[in-house]
Amino acid sequence: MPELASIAARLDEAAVTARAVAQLPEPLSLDNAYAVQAALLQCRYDRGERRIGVKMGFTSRAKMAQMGVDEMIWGRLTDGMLVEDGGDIDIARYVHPRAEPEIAFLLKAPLAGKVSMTEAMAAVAAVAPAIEIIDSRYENFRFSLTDVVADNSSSSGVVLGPWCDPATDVANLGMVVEIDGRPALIGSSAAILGHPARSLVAAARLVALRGERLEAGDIVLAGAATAAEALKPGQRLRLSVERLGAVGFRTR
Ligand code: OOG
Ligand code: MG
Repeated sequence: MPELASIAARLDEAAVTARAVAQLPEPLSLDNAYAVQAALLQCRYDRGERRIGVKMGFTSRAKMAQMGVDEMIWGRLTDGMLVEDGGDIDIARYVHPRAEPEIAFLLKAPLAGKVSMTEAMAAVAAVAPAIEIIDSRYENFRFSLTDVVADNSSSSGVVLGPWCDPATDVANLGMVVEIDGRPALIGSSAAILGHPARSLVAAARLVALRGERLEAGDIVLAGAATAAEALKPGQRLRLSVERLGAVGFRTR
């Protein structure tokens, strides 16, 4: 549909120019929202970016409550979103970025459709602490469920920490984000659907609904364990996850 392509083009331009756009005037169906997301990603692929995996959204109560949305969503990650561990980001390149503490899975085998937690974890090559940088392209970071799906679920940046043994029990790990040395976000990986592996199970199911699958080599972000925190220039962020280690970046 030409209208869906023009929504995607508008959201892509908002991301590229770091200028917010109004929420969509007409509510999209969920099917059309994911179609816009696919078209939006095509704009990135056309610029030479490469798909590296997917991110899950609204897998914790804290996130659902913060954004007023109560259904899980997913988005696509590209290599253009990767921020080096210990690196820095220029706040001016984003509209109104926020950071959130996550767990990342690296897959060694494809997953799609209905899989058990055991099957999902058997496909995992490694787990890592990760900070997701989300940035809604909508004004005031306000959106409906379908608006945010169309906007690639606010995907913007990913900072990956050290990859750890996939046998590490990630069910209930303490997670703390320090900003400039002070604890700012405190939670547990159990906040992610009771166990982050459930998010991987959900990701396999949800991508299959759109005719896709999780591939070997994919990174899957399980979703934030706490609410997200707005970023300002000149900050130092560090996420420590019990047993998995730490990851961080600076803003300028
Ligand atoms: C949507 C993305 C949600 C998460 O981890 O729950 C998300 C948003 O809050 O803008 O990434
Ligand atoms: Mg997230």
